[in-house]
Amino acid sequence: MDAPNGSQDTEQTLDSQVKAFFDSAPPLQNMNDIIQKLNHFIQLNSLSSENGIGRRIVCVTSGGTTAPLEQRCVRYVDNFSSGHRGATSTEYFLKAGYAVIFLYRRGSFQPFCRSLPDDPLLECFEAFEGLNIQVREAYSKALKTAIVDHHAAVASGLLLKLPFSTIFEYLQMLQIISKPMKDIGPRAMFYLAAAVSDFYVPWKDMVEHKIQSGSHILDVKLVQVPKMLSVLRKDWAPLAFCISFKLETDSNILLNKARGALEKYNMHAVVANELSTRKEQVVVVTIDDKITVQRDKSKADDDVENPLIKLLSQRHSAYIEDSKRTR
Ligand code: PAZ
Repeated sequence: MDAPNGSQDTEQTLDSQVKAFFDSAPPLQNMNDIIQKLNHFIQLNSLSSENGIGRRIVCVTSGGTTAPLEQRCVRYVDNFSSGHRGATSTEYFLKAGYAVIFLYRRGSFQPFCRSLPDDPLLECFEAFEGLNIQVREAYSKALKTAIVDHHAAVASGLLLKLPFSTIFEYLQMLQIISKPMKDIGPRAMFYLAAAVSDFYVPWKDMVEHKIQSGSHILDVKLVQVPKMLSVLRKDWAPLAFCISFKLETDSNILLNKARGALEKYNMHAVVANELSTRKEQVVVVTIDDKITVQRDKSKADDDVENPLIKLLSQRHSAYIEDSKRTR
């Protein structure tokens, strides 16, 4: 028998890594509830539309995943991400007419809360004569806008928020979301802004109880998280428009790394950003373009996500049109 060629070999390795990851992951607590909410959300947004073919739906991922070190987790390895990118992008996607599945890290930034202080509950309100609680004048407008806009998006079925903490929850939820998204073909978009763990401790190799601090060296073996972007593109939702992000701290390697990810995972675009300038500028890398997108500095409250989502929404429309022609 011939030896398998390199790419078949790699695929088999990836498939077995993916299987091992999901087989060992602790099952999601509320899986049936999530599936029910998702199916309802996608059905609702597939009926209603301006053009009769259903609304475009984007899954925005946001915040960092944790990789637990203990099953009854006290300590974990975290990934940097405040969730600002995902939350702000969600608002602009809603403005652009999308329905948004917001898959976010518990406790990270939320859509419509940008103008509020860090601790809104304690800072936006003041107490008079003991029990009479009122909104502080300075936050009155921002708070009202946040509550009204958030309520309108959720109540009209345009925003579905699903929280995660661990890499196990995140990848299981992404897979669950992909299933109904696959059925809507090119109308679906994945906008993967979450910072996802590269390494994790498989559940079966993890100690159950809190690691004791007896020795000077913490000896924990982390293994690579399977490259799920390939699986998402190839199997989970092959017709969806897929945008991933690349974060680097060294601007000299950023664009090459983004280009590498574009090709390796067959993304439609990779948004390249550098840690210190990520709120000012990003570069959208596609197969034939590198487009620099900047925040409009002449407007105090403009965000880089404003022109970014406009650009991606246009590209997505062109992709949908293209898919109709080639069908
Ligand atoms: O969440 P945030 O606004 O603080 O930062 C956003 C970001 C830098 C995490 C995001 O733009 C990004 O690049 N995500 C992918 C990170 C990665 O390369 O894995």
